[in-house]
Amino acid sequence: MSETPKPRSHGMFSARPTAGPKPLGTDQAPGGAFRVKVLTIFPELFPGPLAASLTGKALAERLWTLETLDIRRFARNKHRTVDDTPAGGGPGMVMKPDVVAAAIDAAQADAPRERARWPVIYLSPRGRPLTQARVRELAAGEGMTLLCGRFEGVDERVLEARGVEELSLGDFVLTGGEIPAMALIDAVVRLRPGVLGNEASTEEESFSRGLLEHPHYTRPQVWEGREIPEILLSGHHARIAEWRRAQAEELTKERRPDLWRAYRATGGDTEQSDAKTAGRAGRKRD
Ligand code: 4HQ
Repeated sequence: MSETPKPRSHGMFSARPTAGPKPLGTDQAPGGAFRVKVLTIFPELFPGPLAASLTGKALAERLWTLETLDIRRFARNKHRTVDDTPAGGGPGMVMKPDVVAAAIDAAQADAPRERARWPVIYLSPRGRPLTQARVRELAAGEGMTLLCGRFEGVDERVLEARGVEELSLGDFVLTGGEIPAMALIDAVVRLRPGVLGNEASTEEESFSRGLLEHPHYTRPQVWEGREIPEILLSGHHARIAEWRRAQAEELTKERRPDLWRAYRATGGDTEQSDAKTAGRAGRKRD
């Protein structure tokens, strides 16, 4: 009953197909793969959608690696209890600090000491909102450990004791942290070298410049009586770029006054939420 819980590797090629107790430092994927560890009571949900399309191909190519640790296996009693009733009363259940801490410690045993290059992240609506700026920082690191909560969440003390960063995907409530974890992994992995076909496409996304994206069109030229805006068929690349910028600005002003204020405050045409690049020459605006 005190066996070392076994992590599961995902992807077509595993360095350790038999997944025995993990020898330290011998499981590095070649050539700087980004390593993701997921702590969850539902490891069977992974890789899930991450096995498809670009992230799936990159996983098969070992551009990134995924290891799930089943939190339940770190429970010490025979029923593998991971939760308990909330102190002070109230509805629901809370994940036990001792069990969650054991899972985090196991995950971090072979991770770099430098937390900035391999943070432990808890997905929660109480977290700081996830931004593309934070996604870029994570993608520049070596890996990340993601804690997926269920029930009412985890005991606050384990978050404090293990220096866990809380990130939120938005102001809504899900049943668990697994779907937010998958979303975060997708956002980070797509920024790793070799994952997207066209490297330029990550830079050209207008959201990276702090604006919502301009509208996109493709053939047919007329669909259900609706035409593609004439400028896009003109071949005037400078005027097309100007039109797209104007569209992006209009849309941002209308839907996201918060982003619009930030864009204007930093002079426009700057990396979103990136103070270092703020203050560059602006351009005409109303
Ligand atoms: N949950 N952004 C509650 C979320 C969430 C979100 C995850 C539900 C954590 C305990 N996570 N569990 N929104 O709603 O990240």
